[in-house]
Amino acid sequence: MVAAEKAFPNWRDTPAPKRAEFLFKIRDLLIKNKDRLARLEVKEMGKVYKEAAGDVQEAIDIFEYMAGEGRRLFGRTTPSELKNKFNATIRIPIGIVGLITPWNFPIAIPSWKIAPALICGNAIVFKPSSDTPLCAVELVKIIEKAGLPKGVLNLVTGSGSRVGNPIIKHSKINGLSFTGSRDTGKFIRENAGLKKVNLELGSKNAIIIMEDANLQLALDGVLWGAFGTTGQRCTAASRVIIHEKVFSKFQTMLVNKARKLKLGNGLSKATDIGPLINKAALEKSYRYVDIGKQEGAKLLCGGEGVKGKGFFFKPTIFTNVSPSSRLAQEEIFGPILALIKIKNFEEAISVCNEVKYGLSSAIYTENMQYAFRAINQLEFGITYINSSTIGAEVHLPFGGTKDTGWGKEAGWSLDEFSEEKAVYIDFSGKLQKAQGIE
Ligand code: UN1
Repeated sequence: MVAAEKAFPNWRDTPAPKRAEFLFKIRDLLIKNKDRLARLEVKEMGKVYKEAAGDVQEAIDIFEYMAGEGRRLFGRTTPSELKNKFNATIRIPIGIVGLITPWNFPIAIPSWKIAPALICGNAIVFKPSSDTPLCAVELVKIIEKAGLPKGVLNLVTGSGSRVGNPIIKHSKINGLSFTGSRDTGKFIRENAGLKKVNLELGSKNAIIIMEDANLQLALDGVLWGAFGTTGQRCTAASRVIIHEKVFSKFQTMLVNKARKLKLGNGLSKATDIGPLINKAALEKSYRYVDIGKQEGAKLLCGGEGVKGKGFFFKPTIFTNVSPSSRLAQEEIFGPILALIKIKNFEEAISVCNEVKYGLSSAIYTENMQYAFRAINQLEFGITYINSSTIGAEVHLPFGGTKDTGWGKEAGWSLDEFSEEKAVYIDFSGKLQKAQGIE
């Protein structure tokens, strides 16, 4: 804290294009270290190498994008209601911001927050997940190597209760950006006082497959969305809402493929799916299999771990899932998929929307009317047409509706990390009163 406080004024006063030079350097160093970081990530949290490399790429992209903001960071001008008066806005930093990040994208998500926080001129206290401290240390080392002035970025590792709590409650921290569980998000809102808070919480994402969909395309999208990153993305698809005319055909295609996915070491090219992050996650997956069975859903494949082999859990598919059941309502964060049958487009949309979350959604259809109606009617921060629910690009808004949280991450997060301040310049040489006062 003391280091951040000391460093802030100087960083704030550094012109944004100069701040950007550090971001460009960080980008270059990330490119140089991409393979090393991706390997570390596989070892530390288990995702497969090509996805880990994708994670590092997202970090490269956001540093590049935000470095470009150094020469934009636009304010606005607008006419005054009075003569000889000039009105404009500029962006000023919030001050010291606390960044609390998860383990599932241990390089990308911290970067989504650090890059915009830096370009806006904030000082940072960064607490990564206690499941992935090594990735955080390596990322911060790279940022240090780029020459960022001391104290501008401060890494604090440790648990939520010992490190997260004091950050959330600290009176000198003016802004918080958190990605993680809904419960922690709620805790933050209740304990952060009047800080500016950006929350990216859970979701219960769905892929809709209409009767006219290209089923082969949809199959690839469902496998990728449901089982990529072992289902541990907040954008992961955990419901597939399928038109009754193609339901049984698609179900057979899906189960055949899911059974063939290979679990294993993420550094091996043959591996499709790595392990879950930890024991608690494994137990949670088992728990939801029990819940699904108790609720009367039918288990088609998976439903168990791999004996004697760490935290692996087989790709799991339930059918005959009721849209209101816990299996179809609650975020699991594991490779467990619920298939739901619907009769028409209207039902598809209402089933898709009837969850408390709203991050990512997708529809497979060749019908332009379905596609455009879905774009308007799906209550999610992201909608994909004929593509899966995962794989956002950093320069689009990332964030959701309802309990998914508040604000936007990545490329659209300048508003989260700055205040747009109003500036009035009166050059009339006399006291002029706005609001019609003579
Ligand atoms: C997350 O899982 O918390 O678009 C966010 C995607 C990823 C999501 C990361 N970039 O699927």
